[in-house]
Amino acid sequence: MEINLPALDERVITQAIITRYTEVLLSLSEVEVAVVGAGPSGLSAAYYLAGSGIKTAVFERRASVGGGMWGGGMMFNQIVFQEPAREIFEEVGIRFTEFAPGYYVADAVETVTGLAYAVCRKGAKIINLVTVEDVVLQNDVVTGVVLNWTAVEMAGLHVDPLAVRCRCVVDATGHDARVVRLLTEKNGVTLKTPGGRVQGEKSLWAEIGEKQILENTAEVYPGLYVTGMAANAVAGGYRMGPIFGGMLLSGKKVASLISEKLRSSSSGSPN
Ligand code: 48F
Repeated sequence: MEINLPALDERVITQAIITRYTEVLLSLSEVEVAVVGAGPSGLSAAYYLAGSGIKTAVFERRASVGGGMWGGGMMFNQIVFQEPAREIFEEVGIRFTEFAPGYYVADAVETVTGLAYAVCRKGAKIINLVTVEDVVLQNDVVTGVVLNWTAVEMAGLHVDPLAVRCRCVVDATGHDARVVRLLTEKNGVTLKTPGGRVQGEKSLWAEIGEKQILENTAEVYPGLYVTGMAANAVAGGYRMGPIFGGMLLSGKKVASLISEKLRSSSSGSPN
């Protein structure tokens, strides 16, 4: 087989990258929802938010999306989930098998790539290699996120960040609950959750951890929501170990809470 490659101009390649990237970033200077972290809960949240027609951006500090999903459990790259999460896999089109009654298992690489592709196709934008290093806080409401290149953070460079305005921020940063910690540590504010501060996660208890993750998925401060492991870290819930149904369902729940809030605020009813 003979393939004839056309002549190439390096300048055009450079121009295409810079022009298109800048267009995308400019379009995200104001969004309805900024999701921080592209692990299972953040990707699921973005999938359902964008699916409801909500302008959504996901900011991920690493080069790769997927968070803790790639490694399955202890690098055995299989994703286990339970019954209520099955419909998410079916909807997104990720293949799985039933291992035992009520326990399902899917390939981790297919799960991450399938979910990330579905998020993009729903219309959410994922920006990787940027770290959310702060929030915008105005009149006791979180109204945006503050971004810098992850490389700037890693190199310890003194470079000021940029801010993105939004109506809601979702902390999907996992065990660290980074965004909520930033808010409370910098501003000394009290959260709506019991204790008013980040409690830190408890040890492993899969069943209770999974239940708590859904209960703890909530707005924890005006404009700031938590999903995934961040929700249990904030409320002091158990970790659940290598089961991912709760993460995906938590993303779905936070999307539904935010959709309701945005709908009620645009219709003028109190929230
Ligand atoms: O850790 P992560 O996968 O969080 P999750 O969605 O899921 C937890 C599970 O993976 C697993 C578990 C269940 O079995 O307990 O650990 O709650 O994904 C969090 C993502 O957030 C990114 C981080 O790189 C990862 O991809 N992240 C963390 N801090 C920041 C961030 C930040 N400041 N700015 C941007 N992204």
